[in-house]
Amino acid sequence: MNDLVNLYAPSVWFRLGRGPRYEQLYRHIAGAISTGDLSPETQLPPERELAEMAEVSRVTVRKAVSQLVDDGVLEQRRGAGTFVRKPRLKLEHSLSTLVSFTEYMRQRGKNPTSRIINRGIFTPTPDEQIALGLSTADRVARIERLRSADGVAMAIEWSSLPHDILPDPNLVEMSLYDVLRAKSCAPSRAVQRITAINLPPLEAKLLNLAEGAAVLRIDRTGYLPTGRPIEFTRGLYRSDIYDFIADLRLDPNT
Ligand code: 16G
Repeated sequence: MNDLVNLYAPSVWFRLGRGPRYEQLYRHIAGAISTGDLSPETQLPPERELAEMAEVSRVTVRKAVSQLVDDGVLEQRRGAGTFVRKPRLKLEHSLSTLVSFTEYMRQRGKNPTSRIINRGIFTPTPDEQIALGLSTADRVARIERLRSADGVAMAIEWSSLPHDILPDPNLVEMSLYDVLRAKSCAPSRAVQRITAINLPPLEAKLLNLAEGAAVLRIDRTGYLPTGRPIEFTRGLYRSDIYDFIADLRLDPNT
């Protein structure tokens, strides 16, 4: 109990002139979590007790705690209280192998799921025309999906394929590449362009992240062995979970 009082005592976390109380308390708790003083699964004292120990109002405690919940470092469990979340392990995604989301997650012992947000047959946009070598006279199958692993939203993907390659986007249940493989037209090579962007509001909601949070945007164009481009996927991937690893080798000719 003494430890708890010490951790939250105002003399430990409050300095005049260093900003509002809730902000200082927020920074203090965030710091204690990052140094391990508050370890994963530790339960925070109830709001009223915490307010007493920290000598602040319950509103101040609530503001600091709700910000830490939004940051994903604290978790409120209904009827049980507020706990320090287990840190998420980063997933390392190799840039040199061509795997699907479903395979990648399964390889890591995770259970992938896919929620369709939109799909249909459309006239290709200028970006799709360039990536897939199509004209406005052609049609594309488009699928927008929210991809999760173990119930956690990981990515949003917008995939476009020429209509003759995917005549019916409704066939895609879980894995797009499984559907393509069944028709022997899965990509055998892909080119990816990676950019860092800040999440727009709608996508932030889908990924359960704060608006403006940094994510990785990856545009993948996938090719058949003949060289024909058959997949153009734009994906937004959580940068706090994904690490893209590139395996670089010395060019033997230099
Ligand atoms: C990966 C690919 C994406 C592809 C999807 C197919 C990256 C950056 N992107 O997420 O282009 O459409 O896998 O996954 O790796 P699926 O077969 O599970 O639908």
